[in-house]
Amino acid sequence: MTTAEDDRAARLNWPGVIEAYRKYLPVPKEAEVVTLREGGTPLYYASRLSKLKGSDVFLKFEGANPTGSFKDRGMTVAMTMAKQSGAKAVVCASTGNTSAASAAYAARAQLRSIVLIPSGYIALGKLAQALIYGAKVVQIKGNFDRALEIVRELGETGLVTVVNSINPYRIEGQKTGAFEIVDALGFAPTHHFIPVGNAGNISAYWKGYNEYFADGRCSTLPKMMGFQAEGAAPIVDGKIVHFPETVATAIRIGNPASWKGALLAASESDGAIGAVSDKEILYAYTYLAREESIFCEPASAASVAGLMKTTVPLGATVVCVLTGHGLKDPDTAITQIEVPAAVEATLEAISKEVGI
Ligand code: AN7
Repeated sequence: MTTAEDDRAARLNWPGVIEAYRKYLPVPKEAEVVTLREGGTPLYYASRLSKLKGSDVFLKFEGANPTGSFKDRGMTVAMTMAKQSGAKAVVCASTGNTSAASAAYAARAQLRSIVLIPSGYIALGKLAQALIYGAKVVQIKGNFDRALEIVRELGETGLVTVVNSINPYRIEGQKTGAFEIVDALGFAPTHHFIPVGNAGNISAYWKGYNEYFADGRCSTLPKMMGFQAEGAAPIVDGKIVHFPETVATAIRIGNPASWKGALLAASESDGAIGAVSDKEILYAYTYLAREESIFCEPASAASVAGLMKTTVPLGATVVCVLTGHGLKDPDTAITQIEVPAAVEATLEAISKEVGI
């Protein structure tokens, strides 16, 4: 995409990230692309947040992907390569979104998908997705970190292909988020805020920005600002968290696979990895819905919660990635706000209830 006309054509008929960014991806020409036309997600200007921070704040809404999270970007590449290599089955450990994406893309590729999830700690929408797309869902009596250990062992048997972000093709796909941001702004932001769980995505974005920089597509690089949940902040604490806890179940991870990648992104970019409390996450979560009309899931709001407590220079250009859709986790939404009791079905009762 080099001209405005090409950009327009791409927007009108977005082909998915492999076709859009083929030049930057290790997908062979002859490979049959497994895609649900992921990516091409909106970058919203957040007017109220911008005013609050005295800078230009943009929100990259990854909830607009086909399965409702950023995982689709990585899964299209991982599944295309798995299919290409003749794999028959894929496996992942997941706090929910990876399982939904794996199940959907495996269905498209007609591969068997096996997902290991921590019993009782996965948002309802994600469980529904994994089930309905036809994955073999195994709820384990253990957390995500344990599930990933087992998945690594399953991968070593050579019988299944691991589609967690330890699969480098996942990172390749996810770096396209950075490309889209630069394409939309025409330059790189000064600050990039992002939630951190297993730390694949922050590593992927940093890779993406660097590749665009090397290719002359942008002349600066952003500071990478990653945020973990306080009760699941191993990178901030500098040690494995054996019993991670947070309302943001997507990032309830105590031993991130891409720990080093996250540290590298933060240090090379002169950024930081910080922590936000559940209270701060939920404040940002509700704020985003009410002030910016974006319903994201709690883990996603960690990026904005991080921005809210960080001083950025006046005039900065800030991008916060909102990694997943709010409908993934309806339970958290309705526990935040008191669900109203039923009233009599009369004009009088309803007028009284709404105060008009
Ligand atoms: C909404 O689905 O780890 O730091 O198994 O679902 O790249 O792990 C999800 C992670 C942020 C953190 N926001 O990204 C999984 C899983 C949402 C997420 C993250 C996740 P990484």
